[in-house]
Amino acid sequence: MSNYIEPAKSDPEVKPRVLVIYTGGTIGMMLDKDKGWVPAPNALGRYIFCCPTLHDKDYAVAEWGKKAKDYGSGTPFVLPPHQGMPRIMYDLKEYPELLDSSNMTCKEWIKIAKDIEDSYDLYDGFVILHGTDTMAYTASALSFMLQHLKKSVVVTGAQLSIYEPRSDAKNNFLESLIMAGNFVIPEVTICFGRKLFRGNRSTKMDSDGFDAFDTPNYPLLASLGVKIQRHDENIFWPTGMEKLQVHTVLNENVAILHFYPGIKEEMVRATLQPPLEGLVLLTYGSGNVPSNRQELLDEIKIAIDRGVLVINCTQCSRGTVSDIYETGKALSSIGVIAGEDMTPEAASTKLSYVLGRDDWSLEKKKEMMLENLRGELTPSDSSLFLASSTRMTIWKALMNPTTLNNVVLPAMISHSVSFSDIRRIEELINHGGDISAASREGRTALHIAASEGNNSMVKYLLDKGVKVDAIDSHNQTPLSEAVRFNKHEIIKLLYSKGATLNTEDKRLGEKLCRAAAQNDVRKLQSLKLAGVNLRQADASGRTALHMAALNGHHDCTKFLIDEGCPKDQMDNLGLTPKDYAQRSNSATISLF
Ligand code: ASN
Repeated sequence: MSNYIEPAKSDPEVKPRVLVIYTGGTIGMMLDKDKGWVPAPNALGRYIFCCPTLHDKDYAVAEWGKKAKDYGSGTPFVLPPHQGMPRIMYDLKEYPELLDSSNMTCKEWIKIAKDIEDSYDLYDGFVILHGTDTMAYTASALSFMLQHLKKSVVVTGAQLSIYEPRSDAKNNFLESLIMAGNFVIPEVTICFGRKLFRGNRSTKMDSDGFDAFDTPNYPLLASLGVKIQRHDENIFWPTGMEKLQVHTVLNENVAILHFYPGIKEEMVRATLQPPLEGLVLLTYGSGNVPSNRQELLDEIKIAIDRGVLVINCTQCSRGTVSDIYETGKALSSIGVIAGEDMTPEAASTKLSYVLGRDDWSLEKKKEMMLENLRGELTPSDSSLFLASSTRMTIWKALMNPTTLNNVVLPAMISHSVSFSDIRRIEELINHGGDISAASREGRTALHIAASEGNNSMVKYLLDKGVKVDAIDSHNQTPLSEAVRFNKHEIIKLLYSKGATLNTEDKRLGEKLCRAAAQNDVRKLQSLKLAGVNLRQADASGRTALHMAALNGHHDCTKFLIDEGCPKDQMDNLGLTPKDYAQRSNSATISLF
């Protein structure tokens, strides 16, 4: 099911800003009579400036004055109005060395990722202009490198240069700007031929058609017809509030080995030699290799034992691997990891990313290869996977300010308090989380920390200036929680900051009497530390000392007498604690 989605920002006064990073590719190439098609530096910006469908010069002059009449004045490009959506303003960052994408390596992926990180807060979305040949690799790599992405990163290019009359460039570029500026799609995508694809599911299918890309194992994220339809249910919505984290360490010791009938043992052995650390095996059909070629399996096993991660992906462009055949089981039984329905582009770049995570053990790296990190694979046990529609619901809730402030942030803060995760709490506060916010039951972070006896967290919250006297729906304050669980250090801390129990005196008298009747000296100490007067009587005029004496509790009676509780305070019947001790005929009389 797909539905038309309103532009991300419906206020036409708010102009989304997009950063266009131009890395090279046919999109900006010119024909050199000796070399063939090569990237042409310092030409694209000038071309855009003079192209009315890509830059509205009149609007720019009205907005920024005369200087916007000339190219290179530093004013941004601005798209003409389109279908009632807010106009997009964009800047072009051309790389000093424009590349045919066949010349690109991990180095360029890292540069792009760093540039996105550096300007992440300044722009609403990003467009990467790129050659088509290795576009699917770059989009896949970026998807892993940009963790917790919350903005659209759209990679595009063209099959014919923008300077050619029949080119697809203008359209791909224009639509990518619209997708990046007017829509929130928090993924690395490829926009090509009026379709928006998930980057790490895409592959170049056609070397000369304008419909060059597809995601054979995954539906479209958006269709760009007369109306733009964003397919929400297909988007990999984030479920957390974490800030963008950019991973720029990639392991280059990765290779792809395409099996073919009769492949020589020597070829396989040569590929598997150090420095190889990760290998994508492209196997037949649903992940099969010849099970009657033990020598090949032995070579692979030797590499796995050396610590090489070997991933099984199918040579078919559609479908997944499984071990239903003897020929497939041969691989899983020696420790080859199922690549599920990943493309070779996704599997190889994921390997680079996972192997680059020095904070992960080898075991964790293996686990992560099976995990769906950025929507790149369909786990074989999909029931463990949070459905995209669930992610979408959560994402929408996160984006609703009322739910965010009243439900999500307080819940996340409480959760982080329980796990003493101060870094996360700081992050939530930076995102507008109110550290004194209460749950629907009125419980605050301080209630939780106090009841759990988490001294350092209580200290931290108090230092942050948290509200000390919040009352929950059971009439409990953080101090009464600390008393309930006899957390003496916390009681002292809270009391010193002016926290109260919010309990009327007679009720306090009842609490004291109950504690004394149960010989609960620790509770009496808690109440005392919380500022309660141990002489406080209940509604019948009896004090804790009356109850301790009546029940013959030696320790409790002694504690109360040592605390200076009067032995002769009369209850409503005119009886003193000493009278109670005498009448109960207990040994406590010796204390009076
Ligand atoms: N060779 C070009 C590149 O990948 C192909 C293209 O962009 N259409 O840079």
